[in-house]
Amino acid sequence: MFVSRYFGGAIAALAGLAVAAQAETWDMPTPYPDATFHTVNIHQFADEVAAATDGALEIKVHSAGSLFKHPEISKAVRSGQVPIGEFFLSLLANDNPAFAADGLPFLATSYDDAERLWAAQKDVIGGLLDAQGMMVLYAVPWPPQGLYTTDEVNSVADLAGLKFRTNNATLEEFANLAGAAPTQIEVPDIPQAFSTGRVEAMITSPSTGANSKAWDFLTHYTDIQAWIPKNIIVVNKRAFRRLDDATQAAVLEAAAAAETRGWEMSKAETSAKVAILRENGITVVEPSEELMTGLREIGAQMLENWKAKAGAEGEALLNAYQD
Ligand code: PCA
Repeated sequence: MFVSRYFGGAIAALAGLAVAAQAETWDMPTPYPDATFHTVNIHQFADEVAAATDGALEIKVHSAGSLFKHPEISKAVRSGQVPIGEFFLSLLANDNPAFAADGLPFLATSYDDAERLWAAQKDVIGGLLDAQGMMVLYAVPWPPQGLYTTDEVNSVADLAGLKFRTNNATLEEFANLAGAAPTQIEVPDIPQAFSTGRVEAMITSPSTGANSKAWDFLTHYTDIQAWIPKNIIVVNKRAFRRLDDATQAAVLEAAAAAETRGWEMSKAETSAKVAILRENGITVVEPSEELMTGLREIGAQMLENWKAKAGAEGEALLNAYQD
């Protein structure tokens, strides 16, 4: 009696320990605020992983650059400081021009184009990240990028001299070619940067415009649909390998579902957020021919510059995209 009670207790205690030792929490830094559809999607991904693994893997989302600042997130995953993270794919353009392809104006402007571009980029980018100790889980696009200003813009000349908010080196190049003055500002800092006069124009999605309450500091949205950039979610390979097979499978399955869901969310965002801009008093304008011609010229120039940097690998990527 005594013996069996003793062993029963010990076994129960050991079982408890085994569960405690197995359960793991992954901190996940992300750059954008909680209301952003990308972040909403990531929370659902985390919930699905927790459900599929019976809580053995909990992913704790740290949004809006609260754990690592946006430019640090890829490095934090690379070094293993965190096992998983999200960032704006084209931020890695300095590592390789392939990362910047989805930030090139007018290369891919519809969701179908964006899907083909991602298919063409995927292997190159997967290989580059693999060499840095990371593995791609999934990527989701932002809605097509439009122009926010405090005045009507009828030509590229109207952008000259404007203090222009940018989010990567490619957009900085665009601003310079347009004769504007670029300043890099992260999304959570947009309202303050405009209200304090550091910037006075930007190109971003209807999502980021509406979530930043663009109507508090801007008046016009010109629907130029210039490119469809993506966020990417990556894991540290060593951290991933430490998971048992069933948990790895659960992560990959939830990631595939998040990618499909994210693309649908992005498409739905486009009209929903343009409507919100309108409801709040932003004048939504179709771009003039003159403006589009000027912007396309800048895009063509940027594509040439990109090709010169991207070499044979870039050419292969473009060929795969244009096939
Ligand atoms: N929002 C993010 C990335 C692209 C977008 O639509 C930003 O403005 O930085």
